[in-house]
Amino acid sequence: MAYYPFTEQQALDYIRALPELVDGAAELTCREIGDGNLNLVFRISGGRFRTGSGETVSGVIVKQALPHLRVLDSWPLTLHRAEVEHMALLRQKAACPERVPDVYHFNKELALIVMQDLNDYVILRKGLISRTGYPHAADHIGRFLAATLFACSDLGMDPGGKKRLAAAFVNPELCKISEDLIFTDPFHDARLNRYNEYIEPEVRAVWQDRALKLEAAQLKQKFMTEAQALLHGDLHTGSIMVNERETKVIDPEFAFFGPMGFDIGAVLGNLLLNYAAQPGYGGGREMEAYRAEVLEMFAGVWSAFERAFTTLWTNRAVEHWAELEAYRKRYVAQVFADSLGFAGCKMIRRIIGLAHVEDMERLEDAQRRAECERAAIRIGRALMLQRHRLSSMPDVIRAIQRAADAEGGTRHGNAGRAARHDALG
Ligand code: SR1
Ligand code: MG
Repeated sequence: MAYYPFTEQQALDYIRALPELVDGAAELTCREIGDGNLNLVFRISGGRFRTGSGETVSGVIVKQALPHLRVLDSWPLTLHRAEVEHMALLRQKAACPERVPDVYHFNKELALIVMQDLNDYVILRKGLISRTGYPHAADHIGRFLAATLFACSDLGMDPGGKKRLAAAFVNPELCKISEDLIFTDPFHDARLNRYNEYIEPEVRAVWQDRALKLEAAQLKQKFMTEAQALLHGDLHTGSIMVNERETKVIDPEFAFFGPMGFDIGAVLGNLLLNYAAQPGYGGGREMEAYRAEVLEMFAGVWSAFERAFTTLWTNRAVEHWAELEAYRKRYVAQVFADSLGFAGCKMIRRIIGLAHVEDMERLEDAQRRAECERAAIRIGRALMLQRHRLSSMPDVIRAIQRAADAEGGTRHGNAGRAARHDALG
C-alpha cells in the first residue's frame, strides 16, 4: 500500500479494517491530536480493542510520520523514522516494559504505529508548567534510562550483536536535525534561529563566546562519533507522559547509537528549562517551593539512574573489564559530565534555535520571558563550561542556582534555596 497521510476518516477506516485489533463493531470516533513538530497523531476511541495480552482497551493511538516537518512543509523528512521508532519501542519495551507504551500494530509503507492510548496521563512538560507534583517520576525516568541504555550497550550485549544492531539504527536524517539544531545553529547567526528580541545582547554574546563554542563543538563530536548505546534520541519532557502513579516514555523516532549522556542530558536540560521559566509564572513562595521540587526531580533522575545502572553493571555486565570497580566509577563519572554538557546545549538550543519549549513560550509578556530565557542561557552555559569540574550533584545544584541568580540577584527569593540545600544534602 503506497504511503498517503491520513485524514481522521482514513485513520478510522484503517483501524476498522484490522480484525485482529478491533473487537466487534462499535461507534468509533477519531480526532487528530498531534501537537509536536513532526507527526500526525490520531486518537481513536469508543470501541473495544484487543491488546494481544488478553486484555481489551477502549481506545488506541495511531501515530503516522509525515514526509516533511509538521511545522515547516518545505523541510523534507524520511518516513524511515517510523520504522526506527517501532524498532526502538520494541527494544525499550524489552529492557524496561513498565515504562514503554504497548505497541499493537505497525505498517512500514504507511509509516504508522498503532499503540496504547495513555489517556489518563499528561505530558510531563505540561504537568510541570501547571506545577503538579509527580512523586515517582524521577525514579521511574532514572531507572528507564539505566535499563534501556545498559541493555543496548557493550555492557549489556555482545559486541558483535551490538554492532549489527547499531547498523540497523543508523538514522542520518534525524541525527542531522540534532546536529544542526542543537549543536550548531544556536551558537552562530544561523538562518533558522529564532529568539526573543529582548535577549539580543545575550544571544550575540553566545555567538562570540569562543570557550562555549569549543564546548559545543566537542559535544557535537561526541554525539556524532560515540556509539555507546541505543538512545531514545529526543528525550525531552514532551516525550514523557505521567500521572501520579505512573510514567511512560514515548516517541523514540530519533533513536540511534550515541553517547548515553545525550538522553540523560535531554531530561535534565528540559527540567532546568522549566526551573528557569518558573519565575515567569509568578507565585512567590509557591513558585520557590515548586522550583525546589523541580531541582529535586533533576537530582533524583540522576541518582535513580546511577543506582540502577550500578546494579546492572554489578550483576549483568558482559564486558570483561566490568569487574574493575575503578572502571565503573570512571565510566559513570564520564556519563555524568556528558549529561551536564548535553543538558546545557539543549537548554541553549531551546532559547536561541528553531524549536522552542512551551515552558517559556507560554509566557506572553516578552520582557518577563526574557528574564527567564537569560537565566536558561546562563545555566546552560555554566553546565557546558563547568561539566568536567562539577563532580557531585550538590556542586551542580549550587552552580545552577548561582547561574540562575547571577543577573536577578536574589530577587526570586532565598527561602526555597535553603530548603533545597537541606533536601539535597
Ligand atoms: C524542527 S524539529 C525540532 C525538534 O523537534 C523534535 O522534538 C526534536 O527535538 C527536534 O530537534
Ligand atoms: Mg518527539
